[in-house]
Amino acid sequence: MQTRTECGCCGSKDIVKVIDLGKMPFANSYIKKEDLGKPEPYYPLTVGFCRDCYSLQILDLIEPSDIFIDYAYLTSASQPMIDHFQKMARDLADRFIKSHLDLVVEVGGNDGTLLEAIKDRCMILNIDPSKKAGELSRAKGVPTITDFFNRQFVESNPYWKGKAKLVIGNNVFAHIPDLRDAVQGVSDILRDDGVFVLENHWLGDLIQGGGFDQIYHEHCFYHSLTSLKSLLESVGLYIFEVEMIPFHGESMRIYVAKNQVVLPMNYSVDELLKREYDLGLDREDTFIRLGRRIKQCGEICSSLIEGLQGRGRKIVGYGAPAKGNILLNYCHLPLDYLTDTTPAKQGTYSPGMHIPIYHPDKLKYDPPDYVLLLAWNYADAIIEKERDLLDSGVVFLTPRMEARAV
Ligand code: DWN
Repeated sequence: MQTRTECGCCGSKDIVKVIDLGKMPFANSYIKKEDLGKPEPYYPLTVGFCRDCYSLQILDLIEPSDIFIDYAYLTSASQPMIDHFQKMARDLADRFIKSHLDLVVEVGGNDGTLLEAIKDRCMILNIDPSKKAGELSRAKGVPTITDFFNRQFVESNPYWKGKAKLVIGNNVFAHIPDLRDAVQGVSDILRDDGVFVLENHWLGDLIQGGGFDQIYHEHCFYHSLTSLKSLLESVGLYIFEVEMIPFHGESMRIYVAKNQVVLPMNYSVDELLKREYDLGLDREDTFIRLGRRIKQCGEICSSLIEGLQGRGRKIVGYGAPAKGNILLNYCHLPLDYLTDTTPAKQGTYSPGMHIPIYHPDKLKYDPPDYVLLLAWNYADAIIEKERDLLDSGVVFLTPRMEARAV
């Protein structure tokens, strides 16, 4: 554990703590039955605001190799995720890939789900540190280098310099502690006419009620376009377009280029920057107030679940996502069990609360009274899939913070 004393985007030392979730276990470190009795590391989980570039970031930095080499998360565990990223791959290839010889590099491509969709259209490469995901990626026919992506990686693999027509990074450029070094690495591998597309949860969604459960150690940054714009421009990249995507609450898909002449900036960039200004994403007090609201929402959630369980109601969690473990530990929710479609999570126990995780079939033979939608970002697909459970009278609860001033 290392405490950040300067901003990971601009290097400023004028960084102030604005949110404190107390001590938490790693959100993606599921416990095997035989390890339940062993000590489990808990770490402070605090968030700081940079008064110079307005970046919001974790202050308690974990060594990435402690999290991402044996990483439980798989893109292919969720069908909505598979559909989303394979459509993204096809859309980006349609727009930016002109030849079979064009190279598409995905940074943090996990198990190859996205690149598999375009492997017959162009050259592809997945760079991801997770051993398990790398094996699954190669099994899909996606060439994969199991390593962390940063400037050092490019220096050690000079062949890739200036070769990529398209670099993609989804939910990964929030996970890299030295973000400046990583985006410099992207600039190094991009062709001069290349495009870098990154998709990430949008900080504005967090402010508007998008769930504080997305604050955890592997999320080093909580991005706004405002803070990312100054970082990217500092390494000679510029944002020419941004799309808002209803995924993980609300995400932004940012289109970045090297050469100002090739792709002129469009109105979407100014539009989002204005939306962020109106939300106060460049002001410290916005996040101080968010910290207070998180505390209030945590208390409300705890008392609701405690009251239901006090009346003998069985409450289970749907999905065992990383974010779910933050909610369960922060609000201290001893649910009866969790279900998850990820085979590697079934039969394990949730970090911290040690709640057993089963295959979703458990809901049929051991039905609950209430289901807490821990994977709330897939609510529509889940409600559709579990229509019978709903019709049988089971009540689904969604843990979303209501946006209100405090
Ligand atoms: O940034 C990250 C996000 C994008 O993904 C990573 N740091 C880690 C991960 O976070 P997460 O674990 O919160 O991601 P998901 O995709 O929201 O996790 C959903 C979980 O729910 C998965 O374990 C699969 C499971 N699931 C399920 O059990 N039944 C999902 C669906 C759709 C279902 O029907």
